[in-house]
Amino acid sequence: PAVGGRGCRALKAAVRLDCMMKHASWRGLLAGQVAIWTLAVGGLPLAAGQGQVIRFDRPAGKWVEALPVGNGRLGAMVFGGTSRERIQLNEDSVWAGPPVPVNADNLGPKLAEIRRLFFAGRNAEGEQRVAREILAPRISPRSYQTLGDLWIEDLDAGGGEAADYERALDLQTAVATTHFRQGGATSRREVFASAPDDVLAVRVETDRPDGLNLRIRLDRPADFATRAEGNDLLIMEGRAQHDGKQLGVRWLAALKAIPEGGRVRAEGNDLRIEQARAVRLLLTAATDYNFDNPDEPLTRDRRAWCLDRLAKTAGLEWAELKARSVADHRVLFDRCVLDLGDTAPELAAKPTPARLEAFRQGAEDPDLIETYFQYGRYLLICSSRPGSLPANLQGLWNEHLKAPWNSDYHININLQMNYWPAEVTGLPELTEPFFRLVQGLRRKGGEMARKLGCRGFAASHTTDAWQWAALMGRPGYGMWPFGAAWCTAHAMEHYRFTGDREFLERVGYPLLRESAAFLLDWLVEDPETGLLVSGPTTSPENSYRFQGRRLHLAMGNAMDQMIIRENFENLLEAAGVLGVQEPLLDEVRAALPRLARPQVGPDGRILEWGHPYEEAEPGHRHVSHLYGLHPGRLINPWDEPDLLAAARKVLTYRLSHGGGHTGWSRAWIINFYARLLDGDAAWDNLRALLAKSTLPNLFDTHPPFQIDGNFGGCAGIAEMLLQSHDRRGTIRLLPALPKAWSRGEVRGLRARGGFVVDIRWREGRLEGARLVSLLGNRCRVAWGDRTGEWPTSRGEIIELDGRLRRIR
Ligand code: FUC
Repeated sequence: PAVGGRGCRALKAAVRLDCMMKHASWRGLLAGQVAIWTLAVGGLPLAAGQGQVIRFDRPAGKWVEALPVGNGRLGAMVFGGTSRERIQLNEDSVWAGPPVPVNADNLGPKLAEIRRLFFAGRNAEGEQRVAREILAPRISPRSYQTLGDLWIEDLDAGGGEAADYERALDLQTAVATTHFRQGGATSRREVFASAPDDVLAVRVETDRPDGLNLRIRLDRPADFATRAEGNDLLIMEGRAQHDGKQLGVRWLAALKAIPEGGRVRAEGNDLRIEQARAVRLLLTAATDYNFDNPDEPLTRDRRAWCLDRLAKTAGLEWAELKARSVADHRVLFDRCVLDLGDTAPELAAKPTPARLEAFRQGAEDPDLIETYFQYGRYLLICSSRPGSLPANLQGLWNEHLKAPWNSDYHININLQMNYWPAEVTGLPELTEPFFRLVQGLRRKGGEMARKLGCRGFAASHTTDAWQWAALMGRPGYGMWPFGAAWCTAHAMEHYRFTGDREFLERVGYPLLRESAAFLLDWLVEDPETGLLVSGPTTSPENSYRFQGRRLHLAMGNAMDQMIIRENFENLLEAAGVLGVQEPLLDEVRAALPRLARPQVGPDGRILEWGHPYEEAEPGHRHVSHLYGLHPGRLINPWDEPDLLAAARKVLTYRLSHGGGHTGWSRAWIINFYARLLDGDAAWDNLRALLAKSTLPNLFDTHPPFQIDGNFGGCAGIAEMLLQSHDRRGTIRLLPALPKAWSRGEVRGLRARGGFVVDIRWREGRLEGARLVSLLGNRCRVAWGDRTGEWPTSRGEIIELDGRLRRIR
């Protein structure tokens, strides 16, 4: 597999330029930005990195050893079996269906009574009434499901041992390869999911004199029928469901086999390939899922749609199909490069699981960290493209009919974390599915808000493809109408990074506004302090001890208060940018100074709940009361330092009680320490993420597999190298550089204000930086105590030396 080397630079630059030209009209890229990208990274030599391949020396024995490919919508896990290959398939809209939870009408008066109970200190009674009177019953299961499996059986394999086996995923090309010798012949397979051609493409090749003798099969654990059509086509179709209930999405997958030499024929419900030198298998799928309104399924002819797609790609030579896919992927992937130094050659030559094991034992492996970083970007490119559904709890990859947590969209941390790396690592357009989902939540989230007696829209701790918003299940997770409000913060951040005013006007402002409308009505005056508080809510999903009981709900929880303040401030900022004036903004201005602020408890920690309750689980995986430190900015060392020390204490306390035990929780902690400017603590937690919460194929594990930690870990690495969240938008170079990363280089990170940033360092000291201004904003840069500030014009390059002096 291709490993980037210095010799490849010219080629890489040429490919990139070529991609830029082909994709100059890419949705989501700002006008003129494409050319500037070329300036920003195209003109520079890329750092050599061996950190871009995940490698195995044997077939996958289990699913978490298989290698993921995806084009946003279609995904596959490649096992690399020798005589029998399994390629597990996904299509992102294969969901078992409604019904979804719905709240009862007219909850406002009940809520008011319950609030009075909490204000009177009758928390247990209040919580019971929430469970009985407010929350809708949970309806389960209603899961994202596997599309099925593609099996490729070698009928001539003869069971002999395979030699020279290698299986690899090249993150830069997004091609998974399997290579081995068996019975004197060499076999080679390539698998990729092409975004431009919207097919999953597989090619099997042999140098065996009498060619390939294969059986090709499509199946699924349940609820499907497969038939062969003509000589070369398999059609598999069905409806996602659970035991004839939760009837959901209707789906159809089509596979076309194209032998090179030899022939293909149908045999029962399978295809047979005979005497072929190679065979290409093209697979696509269509469903009746309607992202714009899941309650009204699409009526398109799924078979015709798939056959049309296959007809369009069947004529392409393999090399061309692959080149188109690779070029498209690299437009995104090559935007950012990380080099943390070289791994010892003996270690670098080992398969990924062995390297992971060595890392666990304390080995230094900078390439592995680079791979982990780039894998986060890779997985986002593969699971979230404009037009696809958002990356779910497993991204796109799921072999179950009933997945853990239904592989849904948890919005009390998990979905948000999936998108943390998007802006800062140069993948802003991949947020489109996220925002489309949040926009979709306005329908049912508006109905829910009305039932609570509020304007605007809100959503609870989780949702799924059916875009429901109900408060449901148990108080400990379900009583939390802040999921959507948190998501609206991403809209403001997207604007800060990209300057995309059209987005802010069309998507961002309406989301912020409708969320603010809800929050204004949701807030209630605390009779004791006269301040505005949220509640009763859970502080996701922790509990406290109260009069001998374990309770979850309280008033004025720190996270709610911080999300509200942030939403209000964001709305005012957005209104300022767009020149909007409307009465709702006056309400927000009036409410802001009355909002209760997070408090510090007697032991110096930020209080999680409005009162100093004792946590029932002091090492809890959520660290919700640090929302303002990360992803928010309400606690930061420069212009909001008040709670900084109290935030650090929260972390130390959590960690000393076993915190960070799930992958995503550990990933969040990396980001927290980066924001506390503590590079060494961030690095300790990054090490722990790889050592304790990473599976053989580098998927994150909760356990079980859950992808958020991959994304949170990737974002955390970026956060250690670059931050730009203070109120002046200062671009801080290497704010949390650990001692362990004494030298390195990163290119193509993005800062708020629209800057592409390259940084080089040696012996822990800045050696130079290069910033490209995409939007022509003022450029304020800091490294340690030094700062510099320059006006810029669009496309201007600012080159700095190690003392932040401008050298160009
Ligand atoms: C949140 C977490 C759980 C899990 C679930 C999918 O609710 O508390 O740990 O990650 O999402």
